[in-house]
Amino acid sequence: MTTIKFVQGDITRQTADAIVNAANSSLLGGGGVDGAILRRGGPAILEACRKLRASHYGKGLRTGQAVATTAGELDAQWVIHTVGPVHSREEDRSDQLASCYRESLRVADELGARTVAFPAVSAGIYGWPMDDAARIAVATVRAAQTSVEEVTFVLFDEAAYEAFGRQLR
Ligand code: AR6
Repeated sequence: MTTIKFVQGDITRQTADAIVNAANSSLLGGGGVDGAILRRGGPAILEACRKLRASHYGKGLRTGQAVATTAGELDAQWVIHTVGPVHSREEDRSDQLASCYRESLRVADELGARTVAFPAVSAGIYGWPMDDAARIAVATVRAAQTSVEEVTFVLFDEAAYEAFGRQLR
């Protein structure tokens, strides 16, 4: 059984075995939580991402996939980078968003991570409506077959915290 928690705060201040990053397929950084993780984690994370890019992901990491690096100076062992889908009104990309959570937990299992912190993947720059992002995140983690003991959703603002609260209370 995986315990699911949710807190309001900055994920770069969270303690966990693995911290999930809402990255983009370049793996070379960006704004939002990605920028914050790369800044606070220091240069080792971006360096590891560059190496992964060169060795395995020349065309980039695909949407819905996940890959781990060092967590640098963050209070974690690993950062798991996942690429959320850009929200679309024309096309239902929910499966890709669910895949981000499933694949991140699969990578966490491979690493032996027992505690994992997630942001609200795709719910910022990628435009996913927060209530729907929260619904998919919570349903997917609840249904996941994983050895991870504790998942914490770290929500940046009150609206996100409330949206996850509606799914979890
Ligand atoms: N801690 C926790 N959550 C945060 C933090 C933080 N420090 N900073 C932002 N959030 P976003 P996306 C929240 O835009 O939508 C980047 O440029 C934010 O309020 O970070 O998946 C990447 O490189 C929102 O609720 O990720 C990609 O190009 C949630 O995290 C693109 O943005 C996700 O917002 C990915 O967009």
